Amino acid sequence: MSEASPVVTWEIRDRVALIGIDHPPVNAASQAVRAGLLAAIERAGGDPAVDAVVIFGHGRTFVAGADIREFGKPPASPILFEVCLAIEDCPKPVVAAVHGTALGGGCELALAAHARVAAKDAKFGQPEVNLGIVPGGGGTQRLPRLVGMLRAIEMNATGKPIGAVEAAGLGLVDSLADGDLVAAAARHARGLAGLPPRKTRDVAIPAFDRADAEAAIAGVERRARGQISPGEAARMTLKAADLPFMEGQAAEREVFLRLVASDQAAALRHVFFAEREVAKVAKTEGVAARPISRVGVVGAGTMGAGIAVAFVEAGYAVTVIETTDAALDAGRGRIDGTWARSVASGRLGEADKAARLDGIRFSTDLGVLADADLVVEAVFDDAEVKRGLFARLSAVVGPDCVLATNTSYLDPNDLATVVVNPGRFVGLHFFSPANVMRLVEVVDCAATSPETLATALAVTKKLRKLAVVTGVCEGFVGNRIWAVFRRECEFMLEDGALPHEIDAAMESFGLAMGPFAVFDLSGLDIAWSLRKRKAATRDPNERYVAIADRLCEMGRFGRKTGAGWYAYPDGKKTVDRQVIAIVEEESAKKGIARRPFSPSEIVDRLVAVMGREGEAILAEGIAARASDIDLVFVNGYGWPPRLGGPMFQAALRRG
Ligand code: T1G
Repeated sequence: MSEASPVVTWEIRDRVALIGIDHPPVNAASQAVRAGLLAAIERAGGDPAVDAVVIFGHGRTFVAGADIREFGKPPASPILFEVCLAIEDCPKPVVAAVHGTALGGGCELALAAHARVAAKDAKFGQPEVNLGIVPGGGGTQRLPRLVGMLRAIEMNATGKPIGAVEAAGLGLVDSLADGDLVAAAARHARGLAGLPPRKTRDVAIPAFDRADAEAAIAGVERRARGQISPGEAARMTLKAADLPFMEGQAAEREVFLRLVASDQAAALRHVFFAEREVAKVAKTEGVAARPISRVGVVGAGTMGAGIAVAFVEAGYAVTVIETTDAALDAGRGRIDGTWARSVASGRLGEADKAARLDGIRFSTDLGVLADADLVVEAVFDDAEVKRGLFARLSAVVGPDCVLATNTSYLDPNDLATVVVNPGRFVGLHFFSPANVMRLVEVVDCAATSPETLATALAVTKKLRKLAVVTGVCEGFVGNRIWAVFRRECEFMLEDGALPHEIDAAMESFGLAMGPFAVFDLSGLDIAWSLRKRKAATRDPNERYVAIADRLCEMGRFGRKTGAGWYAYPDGKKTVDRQVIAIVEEESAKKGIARRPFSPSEIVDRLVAVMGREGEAILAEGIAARASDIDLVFVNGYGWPPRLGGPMFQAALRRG
């Protein structure tokens, strides 16, 4: 085998040119890969010793897409669509041998080949929309020619990959290989030698009902919730039926270039790489996690029940502890109810639900946790209660059992003072509902050992959740920033804005729900009890807004009491004149001349305070990266990935 380029290998075996892409870890189609591939294809086309060609990927996968790290930089020749055309125009049959994932540009390279041979567990997909763009290598124009229009619209607009077996059924894969994939592809290629190559671009799109296609596109745009790329990808796919291929490809390129330069695409790339960076934690480099299989969850309230469900669904043996039989029954009921809803929606079978519930050990005896490898507490968020529990747990569990607190606001370093061998103590701050929300703030306490931190990260990964490591401060990362966000919302109320105006501004910015609607959903009483707890030590010179206190004093705790920042007649969120009157009274009490706020000023002001608090968090070492902070808000506070997160947005505004 010779090196056609540093990242593309060349070998001729029985008159078949084997062109291998060798750019670990995922064979991303970087400029060097594209140049090497183009050179190898042109060489094969002119080499009299070559009758046919196979393109394959070295390592664990075919090509997982264009090199995302090149985006945002000037395009570098050859452009992927040019390489695809060269493959398609090769005078000798070119077969793509696909294993692992042929995604994005990888799928497009395979589409441009004259045939595709795949390993049975290979996947094909066009996930570009998840990066805020559309396929840029001809994927919107070739895919419908092989899988049909409706399926192509769905694949290009959702980014969801399909397996090789399904792809074979659709006509995207010509044959499935057992054993040596490259050898199978070479055999297939030999079988095509001497025949005129079947250019995908010349394949007619199978007949389809245009009304169905338009309806599919309307559905895509309805579900896109403000993200531009899905609708654009769907519409560009349909254009394959209206335009000659080269015109369609030119139109696709134009849409790709416009979207790749968009803020949404930059935000989505930011989140893509952020999710890979966040797992790189200096303190745990080279540190092995402890094996965990038996998990105790103490406290079966809303959080504890959700945590128990998450651990059971990840395959752990779970023991749930409560203080009384009644509380235990209530906790069992919450867990049962969670799975009952899954059964009702068809996501879970009755038998599986029963098996899961039967598999949980319920007890009021802390002693049964003697064999636990990890215990997570989710009891009432009171320091005395938690300290007492951890003292008792220290006497019950084994010396190496990891002890984790789910506290939101207490100081875990204070809780650790009662733990025997505090190196095994860590924070696992789940977000409600714990079995649904992806985010877990893994709190690296002063005493937490590297092994315990590594164990917490491994457990969080097995729970299929996103771990963000934080240091210790009040509210850690998310709630600390959320507190200043909430305070700034209330400052703006006193200065002239109204709750529904702030909500409308943040919802048109892209949040699924405005802050005051969220406060009503989560309950005003929780923050109120925190404020009352801190009242004695509050700085009298610090601006304090009493509007929320007045609502709480009226018993307006939000949805659960039928009124909060909004009224909820028959459950429908309604602007309440009584609240507006209170807001205006509070402004008057402070002699504030109320003024109007534009939506952009509301958004800019809130993004700015979040960014400033995030910078303070970074300066204090509470979070390792600005992108970690963004992931907290994307995965725990309803920020859509297409916004990138508060730090990304603050940086965008700084320019
Ligand atoms: N470009 C650059 N780096 C990439 C990459 C890519 N496309 N995909 C992965 N990486 C890096 C990643 O950052 C990480 O780096 C390492 O590879 C392992 O990734 C023209 C324009 C393929 C399913 O969207 O979905 O083609 O942290 O941890 O869990 O139309 O990576 O080790 O330094 O995710 O095994 C379309 C994106 C691009 C696929 C493997 N393709 N990648 O998952 O490993 S746009 C995608 C993935 C495009 C064309 C358009 C996953 C994976 P590091 P990983 P994994």
